[in-house]
Amino acid sequence: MANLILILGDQLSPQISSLKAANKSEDIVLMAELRSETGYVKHHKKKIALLFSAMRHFADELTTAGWQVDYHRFDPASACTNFTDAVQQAVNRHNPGKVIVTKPGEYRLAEEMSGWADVLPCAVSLCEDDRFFATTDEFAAWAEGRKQLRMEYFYREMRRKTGLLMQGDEPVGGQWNYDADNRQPPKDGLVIPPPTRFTPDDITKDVLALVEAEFSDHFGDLQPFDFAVTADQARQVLDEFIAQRLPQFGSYQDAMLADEPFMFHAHIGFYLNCGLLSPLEAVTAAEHAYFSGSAPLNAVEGFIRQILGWREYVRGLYWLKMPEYKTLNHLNATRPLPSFFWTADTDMRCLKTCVQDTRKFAYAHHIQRLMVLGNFALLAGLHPDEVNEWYLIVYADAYEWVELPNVSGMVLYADGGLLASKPYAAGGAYIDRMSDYCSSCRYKVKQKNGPDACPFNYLYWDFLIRHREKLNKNPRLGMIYRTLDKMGEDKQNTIRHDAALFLDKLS
Ligand code: FAD
Ligand code: DLZ
Ligand code: SF4
Repeated sequence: MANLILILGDQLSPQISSLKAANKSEDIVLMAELRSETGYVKHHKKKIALLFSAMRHFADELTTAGWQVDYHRFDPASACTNFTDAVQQAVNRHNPGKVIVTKPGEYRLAEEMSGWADVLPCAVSLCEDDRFFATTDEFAAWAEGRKQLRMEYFYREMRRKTGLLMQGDEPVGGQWNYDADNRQPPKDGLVIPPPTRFTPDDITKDVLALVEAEFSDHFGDLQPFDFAVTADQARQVLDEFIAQRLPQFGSYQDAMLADEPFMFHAHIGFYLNCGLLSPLEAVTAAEHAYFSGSAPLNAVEGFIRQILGWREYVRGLYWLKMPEYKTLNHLNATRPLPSFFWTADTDMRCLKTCVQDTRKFAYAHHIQRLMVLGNFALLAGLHPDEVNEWYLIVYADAYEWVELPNVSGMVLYADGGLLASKPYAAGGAYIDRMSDYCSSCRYKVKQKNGPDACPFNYLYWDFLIRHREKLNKNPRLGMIYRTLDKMGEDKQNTIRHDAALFLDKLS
């Protein structure tokens, strides 16, 4: 009897486990553009366009390869609004023996699918998503009994498991981590190769017209749209990164320039996360670049760590800790998200630039997300629910399994230090050192207090004062609290006063 194979919008890999479990000669592949998925948050227009175009291209590739594909195009009036509707209706049409699907990336869908066995007249078979280096069970076994779940130790396990950048039992070069070499500020005259861009074909043009018509009230610029939408194109993005930008990726990984939104980053998160590119392909291409002498070890190790370390680690943490993780708010942050996160209407040039980049490209690189936008959200005490929703909406690579641990764990310290050994908090000096934002900002980065002072300066100390009880026992913050204590009461009152004035105006 034929089976029904459901493929989700972030499962666009010909090697996906559900297809490996299928029989091309009789099974039917189901794909659906759905209101539930475009609407569970109001995604950036470019993200919807990327997913719909990539899904349509993938469906065509499957058809060409001999699969029978039942594809539901987006229709706002359709009674088929979510995956349960789509599967129920397809079961009625095809009467399959089984529904087969690779486990979804997000908890909310795993919950939805767990009810299918009761409502469908046939069996449901969930396959592991084997596109990751570690299974969720492997991560749980690693985490078992550990008080702290540091990415670095998990990453070393992954290096040993895969043999990537290993010489026997030892890391290539003698060190596991070359992060200390990867913090160079941007220097004058840097030549940064432009990102790989693609002209929309007819399928993408149709999708762009649909997104313009149906999602015009969503955040973000739809045009110009130049994402890769097929696996071949995504591979081209990876190849050009490896050849042109990887050699400098490490050194300038944390650097920010107002006119260079893409820096030396890879711009592949969009494609890794929807399945057009495999993480194994990405890390082996980087490793090959090191062994063939075309990229230095600090760059290659740094890049591999992001994918083999961070990406795997946040996924493991997500599945280990959901659904509680989503409710955590260790610092009791309550402030609503300021409107400039949408409008970019702020005099703080760093924030303005990062929001503008985000709106234009559905992309900002890691340090913009972490040390500008995230740092502000942390220092200003923005509520985790609002911050999480924003990050899930605005980036075309955002899926809850990767977004939530980065936001609640890395940025907001909402998990109380499960992910990060201390909050990633910084004053204006950090942003000034790592970017060119401050030189033409209305605020003065070197000024600590008063109406012209950089708000990050007093917000930083105010944050430490406000959360003293929860943070001052952290050994990594001991020196900072000693510096704060040396400031004396008057100075601390001035800080609190400036911060209160600023924060009051925010809301
Ligand atoms: P590069 O800098 O070139 O890195 C290469 C790859 O490494 C990325 O494509 C990504 O797959 C992986 N990677 C790097 N850092 C991380 C990380 N911290 N966690 C997981 N994977 C990582 N990444 C997402 O894929 N989706 C998200 O929704 C997302 N939200 C984030 C929210 C915040 C607050 C922060 C601080 C980070 C977030 N990241 C997210 C991680 C990271 O910023 C992006 O993966 C990266 O900017 C994507 O651009 P790139 O492909 O050019 O990455
Ligand atoms: C993100 C997204 C969007 C916008 N639309 C669809 C869609 O219409 N159909 C679909 O199958 N998937 C879509 N996706 C991706 C899913 O939201 C994603 O598969 C889940 O969040 C699981 O990670
Ligand atoms: Fe941002 Fe402060 Fe620099 Fe202005 S001075 S760009 S607010 S860090």
